[in-house]
Amino acid sequence: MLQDKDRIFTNLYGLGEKGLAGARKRGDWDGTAGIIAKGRDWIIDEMKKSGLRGRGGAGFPTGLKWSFMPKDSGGRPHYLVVNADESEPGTCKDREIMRHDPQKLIEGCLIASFAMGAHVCYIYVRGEFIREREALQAAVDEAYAAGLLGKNAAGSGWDFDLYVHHGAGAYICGEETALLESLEGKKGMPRLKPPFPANMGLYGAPTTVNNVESIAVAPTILRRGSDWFAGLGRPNNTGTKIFSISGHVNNPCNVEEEMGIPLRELIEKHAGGVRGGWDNLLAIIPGGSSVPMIPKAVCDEILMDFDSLKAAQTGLGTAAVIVMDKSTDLIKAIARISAFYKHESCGQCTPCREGTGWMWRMMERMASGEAQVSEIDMLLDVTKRVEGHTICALGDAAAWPIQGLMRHFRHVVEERLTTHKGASTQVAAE
Ligand code: L3W
Ligand code: SF4
Repeated sequence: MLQDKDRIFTNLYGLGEKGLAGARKRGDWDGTAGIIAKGRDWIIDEMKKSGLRGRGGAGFPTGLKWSFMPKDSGGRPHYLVVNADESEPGTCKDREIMRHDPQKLIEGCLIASFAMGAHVCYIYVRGEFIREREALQAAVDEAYAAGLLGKNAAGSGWDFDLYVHHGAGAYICGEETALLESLEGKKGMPRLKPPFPANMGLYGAPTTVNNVESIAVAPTILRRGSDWFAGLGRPNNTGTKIFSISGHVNNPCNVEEEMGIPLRELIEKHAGGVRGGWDNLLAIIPGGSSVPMIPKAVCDEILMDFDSLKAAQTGLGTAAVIVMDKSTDLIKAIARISAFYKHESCGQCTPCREGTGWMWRMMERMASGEAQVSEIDMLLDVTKRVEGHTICALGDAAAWPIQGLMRHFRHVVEERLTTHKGASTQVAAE
């Protein structure tokens, strides 16, 4: 369990002194110019050594990503773009950083931008996050007034401007290239990769897109040292992580914990346990709606990190832990997730545009008991034709929850289809 001395987000619940003054007392902006004075190579090297892996879902090594930015771009500007389009169902951690610990993010933007040669950064905030955008903008205004942003930001000698951009409320704009399209004023539709944003990103210029949490932890890593961060968690899964715990627990919450904490400990120590006790647990989605669920037997022992969850054929994703007790209609729950992906597909590639609709309709037939047992394999076949055959990961994200359901609870689906209750449980795809 994480000790208080190792906590990065010391104001996650907004209980401390507000504003820049409060943030400074908690250690933000302490020696920022000194960190920058150590130079780009030192910063990127420290980030690599810390082992930090991206906190937005993919877990790509952050220092390595920063190192992809070209050293010489022939006069093209460089950009840092922060992905604050937090929309993955179950995920609500970046929201809390923007509300209560925004100076960590702002300081991180300056340091990361310097390390990548960017004088401009955009923070793209989810459309529905109105209060969060307001809180973040107020914090940015305060930082400008204090000389922490703008010309010679924080006395570092680096000129740096930070803009908060408000999205219009589309899940797909959390995909990094759709986000860039949207930022450029176009429809939020993912681009083919490669080229990756590091070579051709915003306005065709070298760009790095990072999640809010990835950027917000950077100043603390650089102040306390990569060894400290790398000493937390497990090899290849280092540091701390904010987990969003929701569903059938007694105390849904966001909590910062050490990577690799056992799932059961996470839920019992921080979320007051499963409603009705651990034995009442049916299944958990451990990393936001995109990753496959795992049954209780797996939950009993699993560690919450990238590699452990991957080995269990699921993923850490955004570390949004959705707990489902024995009262849950798992088939209906996955049908609801299918409705979400159908609704959020941008529609530009056929397997996703058509497949999400197919998967949703078939899941509805499964939930209502109207489908034939033979359709289970047909549905799995559809998921395989979508997975890996689309421009962005939304197609995979639509396929994986269904695969997880059938991997662990096929018998439940078969039982429903053989008893054929016939009652319609249709979930509207809004
Ligand atoms: C340069 C290369 N850059 C990879 C960069 C790439 C990106 C990062 C990871 O999806 C996942 C998705 C969701 N040269 C590079 C390179 N990069 N190779 O590394 O890339 P990738 O493609 O592995 O992932 P992604 O497209 O960023 C993210 C999953 O996260 N997810 C979360 C969704 C929602 C949220 C939210 O609401 N906040 O994150 C949950 O599982 O399904 O699989 O930057 O450019 N050779
Ligand atoms: Fe759009 Fe879906 Fe294709 Fe992604 S996979 S680009 S969301 S149609």
